[in-house]
Amino acid sequence: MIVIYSEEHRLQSGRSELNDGQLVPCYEKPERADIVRSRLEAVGIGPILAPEAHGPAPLERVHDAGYLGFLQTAWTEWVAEHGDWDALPLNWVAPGMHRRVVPRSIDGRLGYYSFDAGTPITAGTWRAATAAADSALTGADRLRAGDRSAFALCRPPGHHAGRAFYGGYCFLNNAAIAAQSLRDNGAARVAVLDVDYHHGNGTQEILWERGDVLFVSLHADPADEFPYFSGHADETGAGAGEGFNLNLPLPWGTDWAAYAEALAVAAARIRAFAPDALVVSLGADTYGGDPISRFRLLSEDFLRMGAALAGIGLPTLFVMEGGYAVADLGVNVANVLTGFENA
Ligand code: SP5
Ligand code: ZN
Repeated sequence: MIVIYSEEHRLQSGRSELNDGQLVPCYEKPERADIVRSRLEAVGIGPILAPEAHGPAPLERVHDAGYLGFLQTAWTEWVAEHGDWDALPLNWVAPGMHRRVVPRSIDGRLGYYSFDAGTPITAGTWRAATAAADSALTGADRLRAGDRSAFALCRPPGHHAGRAFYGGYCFLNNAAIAAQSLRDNGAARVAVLDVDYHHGNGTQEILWERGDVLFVSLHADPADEFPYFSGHADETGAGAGEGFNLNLPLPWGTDWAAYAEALAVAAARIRAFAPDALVVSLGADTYGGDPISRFRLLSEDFLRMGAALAGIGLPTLFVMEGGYAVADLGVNVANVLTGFENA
């Protein structure tokens, strides 16, 4: 399986995120991609190739032009105002307030285009995020060229980023960008399956009214877990997208037995949709050892997950999302890919 990886991921290296009332070191850090890459090399998954630049057009197919412009200049504007320190938002809109006027202030626009204080914008954020999107797009190109599978080792991740917002360590929605690219290059239908521990609220928002791109997500119940305001079972899509969004929220403490049952439901829905390709938003934060998550998957369960994903029987692009137990992240991600390849 070809792996697409860019060294530019290092350019996203935030100092801190707001967590449990404190500024703590970012969980989403460069070591994550490094350990995945070295484990793939150790077990012989590859070759590992650099992404090809795809330019702005595929990003504009998914994201709002004003948002993309904001992301490109946010760091420069922030430094001019506050100096050389990570940019974090402090204010958001609440019901009864207005977002009709985009703020002139950089602080106002950070809040306007985000939904959390865990996602610092740094000097290299735009370059790292575009390299990750290019990795996903290059992976989509591989499927189009006939590969059975590919792995885009994206960092920063993408599934929390919406058409016009960032958050949850995500800026550009790599999975949605890849799915749209597959559609734009001949696929009639594409499914996105999100197995990250957190609901892929950004992907859901982007695909909400789409009947041609199915979104299915297994995640911790948003009643208990980030992102809190998205991911309930009754969110099924709207307009042409009604019935093409399937959320399978699961309780804290979910182990492989319960997870596998939900994964079988997801797989059946995807097969019924009969897509031309599958994009898997692959987070390994369902692991029992994850420091910010509360599922209980074991490292060997990720082999089973890979086999179950292979059973769907579609050309499959894996796109890296979350997973913060860094020491075990390489093994867990490689296990999914190995389980898929050996199925
Ligand atoms: C891509 C991805 O997995 N994004 C996840 C973003 C989660 N951000 C909120 C984390 C809050 C964790 N708080 C619990 C810490 C344990 N005390
Ligand atoms: Zn996650």
